[in-house]
Amino acid sequence: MGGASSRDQRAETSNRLEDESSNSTSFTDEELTKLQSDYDTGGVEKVKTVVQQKVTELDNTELNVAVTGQSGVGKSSLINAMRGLGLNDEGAAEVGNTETTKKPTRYKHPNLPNVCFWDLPGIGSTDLPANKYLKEMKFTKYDFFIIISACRFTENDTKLAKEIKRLGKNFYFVRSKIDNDLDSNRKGGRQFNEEEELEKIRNDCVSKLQKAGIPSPRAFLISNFDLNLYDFSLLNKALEHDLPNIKKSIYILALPIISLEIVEKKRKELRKRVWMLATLSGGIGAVPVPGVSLGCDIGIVIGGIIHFRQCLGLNDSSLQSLAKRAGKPVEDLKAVVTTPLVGGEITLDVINRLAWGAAAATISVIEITLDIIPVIGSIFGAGSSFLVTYKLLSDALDDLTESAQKVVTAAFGTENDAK
Ligand SMILES: Nc1nc2c(ncn2[C@@H]2O[C@H](COP(=O)(O)OP(=O)(O)OP(=O)(O)O)[C@@H](O)[C@H]2O)c(=O)[nH]1
Ligand SMILES: [Mg+2]
Repeated sequence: MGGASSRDQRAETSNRLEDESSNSTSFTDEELTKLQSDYDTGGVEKVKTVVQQKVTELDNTELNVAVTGQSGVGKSSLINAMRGLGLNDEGAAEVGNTETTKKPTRYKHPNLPNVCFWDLPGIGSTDLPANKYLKEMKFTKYDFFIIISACRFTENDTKLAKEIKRLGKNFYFVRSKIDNDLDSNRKGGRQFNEEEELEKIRNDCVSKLQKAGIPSPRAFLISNFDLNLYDFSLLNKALEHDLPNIKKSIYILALPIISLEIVEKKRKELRKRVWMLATLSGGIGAVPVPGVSLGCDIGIVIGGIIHFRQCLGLNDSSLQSLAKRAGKPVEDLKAVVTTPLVGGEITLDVINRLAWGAAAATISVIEITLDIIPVIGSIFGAGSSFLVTYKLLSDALDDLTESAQKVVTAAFGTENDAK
């Protein structure tokens, strides 16, 4: 773990400044204005109530993703890959299973229990028309649909897409097994340009979907064996654009840790929680942290750190799954972790190792946030526990992010960095 001075340097990099000014909070502008007036009329306690509601909303909102497509196209494989699971991991969907169930099957995210992937039998295997199929599959509960095909999108797929749209939901066409397409090109000994070949497959999917009457279709090319390649990152961008605020945050936090790009998205998302938890800390029930002369609510700090660790895939089972998917011994990944916040319980002792930096916290970290969220200035003025919690959680998030970056690099090498 870096010392307090290296952390402070990190905290003050222009990178951070740029970042904070471009990212907002989990609140809309209107909600922030309301928060300010809540403070003016009801003080910190009123603000705390609103912030607590937001944190509860973030923790309890469900995200339900429906994955459908004909038998054998890779539904189970995609559901596993999106949850960061390998074939033999606990909770993994069975792959290559020829027995098709006629009912939606639920697969929970290993670290975020409110995120569920639903494996829906392909419409063709049910003999139902699109509208009846969706009713049967309880379409209202899904936030969006992924329709997978391993070669051509069928008439059933396009009918389904139109019906999904008519019912006011979004769908995304995924063309899986792209690695197979490229391999067969290679095997033929033909000289080919990979990018051009991919563009050809993309255009082919799009023109067929257009012909079938889907307005402005997009097709995302994916290999379930390696989501870092091809269009998984574009699919995420499309989803982040389309999903409403809270669901978008949850989607990002549920992404598998496979690239530095994803680690960075998660860091930005988790930073939004730091000031909220700091606001909730302090006041009645604040427990002084030994070694720190200021009080803060240690339960909030520990809970926050555990949440960061889970979302960044640094808990033990996530590291095991990642190692298996990357084909590396888990010890190799654990060896690059530099923070005591990984690999054991988060105790007072562990917090204390972070805490001496927090005691000496300078105003500078807070000033950065003040520009973005004016109400924070008032809360900060109201008590030092805000400052201690803010600094402890900021430092913890920096340390955990740094370790997650190292773990991803150790797992997949640096070739993914540019993606
Ligand atoms: N090359 C390659 N093979 C894949 C990919 N995705 C899945 N497969 C393979 O395709 C086969 C079927 O994958 P599944 O994930 O079980 O497909 P499914 O759609 O769940 O199949 P059903 O449950 O029978 O409907 C398995 O042998 C997978 O290993 C991929 O992206 N590339
Ligand atoms: Mg399956």
